[in-house]
Amino acid sequence: MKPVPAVQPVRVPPVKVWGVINVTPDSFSDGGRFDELDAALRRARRLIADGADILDIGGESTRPGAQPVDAAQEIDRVVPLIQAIRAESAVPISIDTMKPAVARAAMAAGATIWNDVTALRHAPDSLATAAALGCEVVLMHMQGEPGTMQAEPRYDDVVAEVAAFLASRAEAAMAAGVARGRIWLDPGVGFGKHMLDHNLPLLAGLDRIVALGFPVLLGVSRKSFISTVDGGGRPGEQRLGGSIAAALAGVAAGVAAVRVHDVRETVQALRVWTAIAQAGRAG
Ligand code: HH2
Repeated sequence: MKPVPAVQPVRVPPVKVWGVINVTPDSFSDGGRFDELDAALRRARRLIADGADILDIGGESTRPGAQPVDAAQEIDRVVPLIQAIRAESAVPISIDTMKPAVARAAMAAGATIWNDVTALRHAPDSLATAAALGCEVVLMHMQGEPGTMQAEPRYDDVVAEVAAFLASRAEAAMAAGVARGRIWLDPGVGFGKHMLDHNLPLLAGLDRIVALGFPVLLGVSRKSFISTVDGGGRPGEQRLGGSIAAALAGVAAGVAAVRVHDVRETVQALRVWTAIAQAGRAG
């Protein structure tokens, strides 16, 4: 019998892990703001230690019913954190915003990636701003607007429609001057998609999004469809198993990165997944 080859420890998972940091404080008193910054900085340090490749920082919630935030407030939330992280780490930072002014301020503070859930459609100058900044951009699919997107989403063929939208936004970005190599695509799980009728077929058809030829970022971590599949009623912190299962389904389809809240557990899952894949190739 052939000896079983030893599995080498996998140091760098081929799939990048984006760790989520939301800075969306309820309190705007000075004390509240300082506490928020301090807590967010501690979270950033932990995510880096846990193996995050990129930190994705957001100052405005996109959940239906969330309070809209103006650009100045959003800048006030995210820029001090980006500066504080930059002062002690070279980890790449992504800014999760739909506002060009926030993206500009974040890049000036040291971010290098603009993660835009509106795929650079929110403002008339979004495309030109991304091109001028020369940053990487994440173009995400969403049907409708954040506040109302879950009201009545409709698709004939969700995978084909998401793929066509992403291809057209990538074209628009390149026409505006964004370099092809700086574009990421994201199917936007949970954004204007029915819990099971749209999110599950979209995840099952991710290989068709990957086939567009751009790196794909997948955000499934703690999303509501996981609780629905699991019988309902599970709060975000109780969706880790489903989050990892969905992330690995994405990895099997060829996504380049996953956006997650639970970095340590996801990195471990990816290492085991990769080690098994490598052992299979070695055998
Ligand atoms: N999901 C959320 C926010 N930003 N960006 C990308 N590219 N892809 C996603 O799937 C995505 C995203 C929503 O998740 P969460 O951070 O949990 O919620 P909130 O919007 O309240 O910050």
